[in-house]
Amino acid sequence: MTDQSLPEVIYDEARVPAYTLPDVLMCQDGTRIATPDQWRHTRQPEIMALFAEHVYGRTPAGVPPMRFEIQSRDTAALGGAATREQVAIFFGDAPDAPHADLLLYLPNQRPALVPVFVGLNFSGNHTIHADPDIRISTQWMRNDPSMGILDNRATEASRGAAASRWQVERVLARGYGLATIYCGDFDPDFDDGFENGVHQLFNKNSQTKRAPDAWGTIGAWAWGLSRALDYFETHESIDHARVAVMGHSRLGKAALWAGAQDQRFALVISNDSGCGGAAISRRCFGETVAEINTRFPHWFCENFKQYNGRENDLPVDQHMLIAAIAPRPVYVASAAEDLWADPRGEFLGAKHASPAYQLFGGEGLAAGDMPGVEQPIMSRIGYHLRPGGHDVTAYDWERFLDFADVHMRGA
Ligand code: GTR
Repeated sequence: MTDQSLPEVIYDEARVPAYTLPDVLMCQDGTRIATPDQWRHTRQPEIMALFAEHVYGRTPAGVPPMRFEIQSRDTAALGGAATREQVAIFFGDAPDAPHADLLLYLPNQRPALVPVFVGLNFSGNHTIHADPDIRISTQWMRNDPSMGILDNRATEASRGAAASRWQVERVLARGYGLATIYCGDFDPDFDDGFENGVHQLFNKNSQTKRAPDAWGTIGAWAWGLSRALDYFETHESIDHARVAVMGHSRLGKAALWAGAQDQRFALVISNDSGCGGAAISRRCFGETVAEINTRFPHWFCENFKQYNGRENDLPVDQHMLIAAIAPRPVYVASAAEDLWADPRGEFLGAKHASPAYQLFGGEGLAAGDMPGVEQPIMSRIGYHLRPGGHDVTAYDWERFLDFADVHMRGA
């Protein structure tokens, strides 16, 4: 997992270096933030600009003209429990314009408007459930024979291969819709010079050299999550004011960045998002900035590479990304054996975002110390640690649903 040219990975709490986190409520010019108004108008935008410039790259302004094409609609899916829609979202008018395939399940027993979870998937919509009517993605994807991905393409064997990570029936039974898009529809997960995916929509007149603050792949994924929300706004059965964005791992980083940038997301969930997600970078525990930039040079902006081995010089740390979501509810999930993602660092990212939430009169993360396994915290910043490794499990989903019940449905 690690690069030989990089320093040894720290998995021992005693070896975490001493660090000081940037103060969430202190502006770059030394002004102290004391009111929700100052937060909204001054500090939150400043934090967002810092993340854009130094970490994820700037998301280009404007959205190309979009067209939504309903490709299938089945009101008797999953044995009659659900309505399944497959919708192609086209960007721009060019004949070769990129498009993204959205898969949506809505529970058939539902109120007029139903809240929805949306998340990107790693290997195609057809992997989230064995439902034979989900179209198999024909896009490039990372090889994974265990998932039925061969020669960078999905095969029939990949149907339902990620079903345990999505818990479709449980989400529906608890009264939520579920939508997903393959992340590679927005940008394939390899270092390709940003020639493809949605970057090309904005590259038309650009120079060959990439600007140091140009967006990377995580930026494109986050942008894509907002486009799903654009679709929900047109949907007669979706409560677009109650959309939860969820992501695991690299897609959890994208979910946080999407949730921070797009205030229309009512609730944000990070699952095992680790470095560049919920975990504090300055801890250098597990995956570091140098590790992630070396192995995934396309995920973040070029500027982020200046901080390889220099985490203390970052003008931000990841608690500020979570704070940027305030006052909307945000949930951070960790797995005890997922040390590469630094569970304690993820907890601290959530905890140290609290001052922003407290400005709004809330409690932030209602925990002094890191809780033990299976002791979920359901305050406005929520958190849990579950036993086991890097994954999304039934336990994780039940807690996301509990959290959504509390914060989106007033349970
Ligand atoms: C790892 C990467 C992590 C995380 C993970 C995943 O290889 O180092 O940052 O994103 O992949 O996405 O599963």
